[in-house]
Amino acid sequence: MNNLRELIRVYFIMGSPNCYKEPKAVLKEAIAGGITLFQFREKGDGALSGAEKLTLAKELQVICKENHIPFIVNDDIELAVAIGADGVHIGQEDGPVKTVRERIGDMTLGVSVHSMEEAIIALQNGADYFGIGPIFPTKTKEDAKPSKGTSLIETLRKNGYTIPIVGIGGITSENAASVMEAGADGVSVITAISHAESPREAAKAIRKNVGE
Ligand code: TZP
Ligand code: MG
Repeated sequence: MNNLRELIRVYFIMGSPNCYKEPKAVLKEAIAGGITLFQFREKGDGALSGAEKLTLAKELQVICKENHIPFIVNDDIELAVAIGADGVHIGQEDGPVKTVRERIGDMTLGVSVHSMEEAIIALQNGADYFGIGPIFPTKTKEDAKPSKGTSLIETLRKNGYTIPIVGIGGITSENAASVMEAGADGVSVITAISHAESPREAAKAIRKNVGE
């Protein structure tokens, strides 16, 4: 993906369990508010699977395509390849980065990293960007590690790593600027947008606070 650093600036993540309203409506509103990239993450209580998951993925992908918003799939490499997504995002438990890179060719690959060691391995094996968090406490991910602030982002930048980075976990329009100041290129949010009364206004406020 060209200009990945700019595209991850307002990185919205969502699946049906994260929505009070209809997922398609939430995504359309978020796009209208100025998100720059979308990740489909169908996980947690009541998550869809099989054909239903595939259908929702395709519907959300169409909305992204119409609006020139990159569409990334969380974890499900098979799904990402089947529908021709723009990229895949994986965690440390989703198998070796090298294997995933081999399967997806030149699609964008994001990897969640929690330490310098994980970061170096991910980089050496073909990660295009890092997701780092939880920065702040979050209730959205049940198995989330304790929040650690922005220290790893700062350490990577101090050591000269220039790979694009998004912060994640408990990020809102109020604290988003602090994540950028630490050296991130963007912020990933779920509930700050998906649970907002107006996802459009929430996305707009985040976009404003990370610098347009
Ligand atoms: N990974 C680390 S924290 C998190 C994920 C998927 C959840 C972020 O959700 P929220 O609602 O933006 O805190
Ligand atoms: Mg994962």
